[in-house]
Amino acid sequence: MFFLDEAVITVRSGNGGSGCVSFRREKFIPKGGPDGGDGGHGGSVIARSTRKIFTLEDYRSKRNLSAQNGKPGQGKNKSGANGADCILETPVGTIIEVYEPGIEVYEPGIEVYEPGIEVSEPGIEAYEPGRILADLVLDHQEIVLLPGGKGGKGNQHFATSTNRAPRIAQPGLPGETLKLKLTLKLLADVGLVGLPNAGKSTLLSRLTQARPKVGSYPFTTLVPNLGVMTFDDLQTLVVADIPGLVEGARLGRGLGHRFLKHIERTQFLLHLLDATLSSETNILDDFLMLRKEMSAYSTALAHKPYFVVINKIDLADPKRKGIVALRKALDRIGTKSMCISALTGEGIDELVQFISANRP
Ligand SMILES: Nc1nc2c(ncn2[C@@H]2O[C@H](COP(=O)(O)OP(=O)(O)OP(=O)(O)O)[C@@H](O)[C@H]2O)c(=O)[nH]1
Ligand SMILES: [Mg+2]
Repeated sequence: MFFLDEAVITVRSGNGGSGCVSFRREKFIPKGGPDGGDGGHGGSVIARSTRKIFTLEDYRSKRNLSAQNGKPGQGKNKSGANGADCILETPVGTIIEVYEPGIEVYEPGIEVYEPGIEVSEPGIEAYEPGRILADLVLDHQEIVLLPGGKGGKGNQHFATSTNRAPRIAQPGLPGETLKLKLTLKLLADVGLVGLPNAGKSTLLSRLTQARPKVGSYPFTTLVPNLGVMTFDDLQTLVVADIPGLVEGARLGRGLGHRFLKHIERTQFLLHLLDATLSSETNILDDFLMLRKEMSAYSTALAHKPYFVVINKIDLADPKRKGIVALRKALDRIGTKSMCISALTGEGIDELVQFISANRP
């Protein structure tokens, strides 16, 4: 599976259609009044979140997207059609920020303004680089990222007592272009972290219906997996399993680093430790290393509540010196730990109860 969680795209909103200069032509009325219709509004660029997609993969090929221009107004007071909006469908959890501010696309020959008519243009300061325009955390959320240009008014609006046959109409306002950066940060309630091969994916498949790939070698998981836990009261929690973390992850080593952003928005983390891996003395080192990598990555992760799960207890003696020492050290800092076997299911009921009791 390919998993794209960042994309930079260029979008453009539609120009407003121009207002029309036209006069009524009827039998026996040689000089009718003005009847030029208004131009249609340009289409806007709109972000819409959906649970139907889980990655930003669509935007690998769609790098330039435009809304349609509004149609010009016509005689007989007919307004031009509005341009179709450009809808950016994004997975839930997508943050959209300005990458490069907009350039107005004035078409040659279009002059924005007629005396006496208020023209409101979108504030350019809204489009400073880095500014977050949308953080789509719910299904079906819609946010206008870039409004289309307003349609111009037809000459019917400009008749005055002194000028009953105005030959002026308003041009439509131009659309704008904008470079956007889309970043997907998965929205999960619980994050599973640990060294490669610790058993994260095995645990995910124990806790949820998800069936991620499990392998007896490190770096089996290459992209995040999500699963849904359902409790007795039918409430649900989303659990995220990310690729294993290695020492130096904060320096870009391994794969885990690239995916840490996906657990930044979880309610709490389960640190998975492999009871078989560490030598007698120090399973604690693995844990401290993981903590260090996560804290170095972001303060959000450094401060996130966490619990320690010692896995593969079917192959290790829970009374082993290293394990006992680790649990004592964790106790001292008030951190709960438990021993499980994701493979045999030992300790899983207790873990589920524990997660249930700590639900947000
Ligand atoms: N004996 C035993 N083996 C386990 C247990 N949990 C996982 N394993 C095995 O450990 C290996 C790694 O399991 P995974 O679930 O793929 O580990 P992971 O943490 O997801 O690994 P990465 O995706 O590489 O980060 C597999 O061979 C599993 O069968 C356990 O509780 N006991
Ligand atoms: Mg895995």
